[in-house]
Amino acid sequence: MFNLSQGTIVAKRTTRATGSTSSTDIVTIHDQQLHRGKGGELHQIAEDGAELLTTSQGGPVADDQNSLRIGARGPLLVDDFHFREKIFHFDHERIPERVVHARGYGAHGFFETYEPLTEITRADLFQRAGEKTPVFVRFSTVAGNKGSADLARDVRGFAVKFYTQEGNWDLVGNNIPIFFIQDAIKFPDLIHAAKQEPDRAFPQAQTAHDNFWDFISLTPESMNMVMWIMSDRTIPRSFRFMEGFGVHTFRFVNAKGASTFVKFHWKPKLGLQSVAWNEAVKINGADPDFHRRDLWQAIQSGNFPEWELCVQLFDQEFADNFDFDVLDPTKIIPEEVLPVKPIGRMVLDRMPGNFFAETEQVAFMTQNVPPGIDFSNDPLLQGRNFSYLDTQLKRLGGPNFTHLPINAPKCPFHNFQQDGHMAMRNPVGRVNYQPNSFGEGPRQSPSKGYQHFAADENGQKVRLRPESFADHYSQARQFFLSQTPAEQRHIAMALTFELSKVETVAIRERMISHLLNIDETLATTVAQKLGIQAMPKPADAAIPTRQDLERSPALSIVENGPKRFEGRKLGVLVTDGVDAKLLKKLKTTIEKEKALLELIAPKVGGVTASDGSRVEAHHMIDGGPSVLFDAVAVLASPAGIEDLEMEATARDFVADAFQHCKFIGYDENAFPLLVKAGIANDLDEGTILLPGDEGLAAFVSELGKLRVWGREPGIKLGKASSPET
Ligand code: HDE
Repeated sequence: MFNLSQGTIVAKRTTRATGSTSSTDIVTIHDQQLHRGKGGELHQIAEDGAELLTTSQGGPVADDQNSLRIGARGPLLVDDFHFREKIFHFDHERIPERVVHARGYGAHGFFETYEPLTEITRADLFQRAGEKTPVFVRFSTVAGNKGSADLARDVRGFAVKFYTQEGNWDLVGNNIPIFFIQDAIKFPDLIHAAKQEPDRAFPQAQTAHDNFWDFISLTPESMNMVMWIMSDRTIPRSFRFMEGFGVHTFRFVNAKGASTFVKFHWKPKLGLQSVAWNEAVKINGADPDFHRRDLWQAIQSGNFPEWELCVQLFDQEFADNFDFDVLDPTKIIPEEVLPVKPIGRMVLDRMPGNFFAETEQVAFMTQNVPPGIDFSNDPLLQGRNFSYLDTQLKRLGGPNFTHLPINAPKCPFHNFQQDGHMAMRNPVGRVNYQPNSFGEGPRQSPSKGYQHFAADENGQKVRLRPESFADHYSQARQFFLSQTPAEQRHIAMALTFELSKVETVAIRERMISHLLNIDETLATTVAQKLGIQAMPKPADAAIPTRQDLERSPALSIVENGPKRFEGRKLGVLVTDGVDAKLLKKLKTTIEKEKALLELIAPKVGGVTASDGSRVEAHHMIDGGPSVLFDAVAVLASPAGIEDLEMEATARDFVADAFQHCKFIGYDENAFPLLVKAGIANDLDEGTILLPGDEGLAAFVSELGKLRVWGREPGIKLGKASSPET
């Protein structure tokens, strides 16, 4: 018979092997020796000096490998409280995922105020230059479930919790400055239509299906948002290279009670960048956690991402004279019309110690505003102010979710709220009400407390949409015309792709009829690519599309790129015998740009360079496709390249990089791989021969342009240039 007790002891030693304890970690409390862990927490001590495993009740555990049973092969026993507790807890590990924005990733950091804004807001965090306020940020996609891939075409959530000295301020925004709908009552319909269809439960994390486009094509107010979501904004290269927006018009309120309207913008220090759609699809396969890994790697390596918080400030007179209603969340105020003013910067410098405790349990609520920040009457914002509290009760299971450290304010706070599920803080003493004559407990303060802006409101109780919200096409057209030709092409390609997945022809045609009100060339391009036989009539428009709105270059990603390679990644495919000097020089030059260089080799163990030195690789070729990098290089020896030519993944490495309009550096030995990849006849300003100081310098300085979009019109996926030529 198998010796159970021996098996148990061996397993115990193995699992505890890493828990070695030095005598300095031992403290004695009440005659009991305890071990102090890394975080300062105390543990009981096992025989071998390691931390002792206990139940959640603190009871020491003798055997964590075998459940309690009668005889060696007999039934298990209900007496086994350790087993029951362990499985019970495991069974309850999940909380409901967010209905929207389920997939997300968070980080800690700080916000630093540039100059006091005392004149326009009494918000405490904006009173002193250089003041640092701790923040927690959660980025997310909207439609996909928790386990969906990062590069889904989707709006990104950009939610920031500021732990201010006068309570938490949650700026729960997106990476797009407008929204699909004008009234919160349509939100459940929009989300039902966007998420997987209810009978088949697919497609997941995609809007490319009938239900979504059916709803959208029946909702003209979404047309401006359609332009944004079909643009490359919805396939960002990294959270670090995205803008963020508060979307709604808010109010700043100063100490005298005067209000200024404000729109919030986050601008990434490293500039904007997105990927190509074909690339996004492949990234999802190669690394579904691409955005998570990017943020994790950047912060862990000390390259802290940074954004500036900017504001557009305006008064009632501006609002009355502006082309559109400032309460309509489907409209922007172009930066060229009302400039954005930087008021501070946010730096993310620490990843959570535990994903669940912080990123999963963080509860953002639009109604969390400190004194000095107030709401406008944007009907979407007002609806959100109801929704977010409600949702936290469901997700976190009770009213005490503010007791969780990630949600608790970092300033002192006191009230008489008590009891309920999982109450960790109850008022102490006799008095738990107000007013009381015992002189105990916290009191309200009219001068220090939150004063709502005393807006004049009157009117009939009605259900309606204001006339001033009725222009659905003019800003959609303005957005489209503000894009560079490459970006306009991407919008047309995205619309074609999405609508090609829609089975119902009438829905496709309905969308074309809306596009006709936005831009005729766009509409006809998409219609032709879809093979629509007869062009439909333009959709009935409540207000005809304005032709006079100026282009807004601030809306283009390409025009707001970084112009430098900082924070980006070069992937270098190498073989045995790679020119050691060239590789070293390339690495030094890239690192000078504050960018990363990663090596891809036939084996992850690495290669032996020309000088006999061993160079470790970050990826083997199958695991390091070029879609994971912003630019690539191929450095090889004549013998090494022969092997690579035979590798489909190596050929894809080069062909994909070319197709995705990336810069490709190569040395002469690598040329045969370019031939095999079918790009040798199409070399252009983005394919650069490296050796020689000039080649290397030219390559690295070109990298700041990020992509050679001019190459794109010549690329027809599937076009083969003869490998032999
Ligand atoms: Fe949200 N939204 N939302 N939303 N939203 C949620 O709250 C809701 C809207 C946004 O990282 C939920 O805690 C309604 C606009 C972000 O935890 C829920 C309406 C914008 C996040 C909810 C909107 C957002 C959420 C789901 C229509 C951009 C993720 C889980 C009126 C300005 C926050 C949760 C995080 C999350 C409701 C529209 C941004 C259900 C009713 C517009 C970034 O309460």
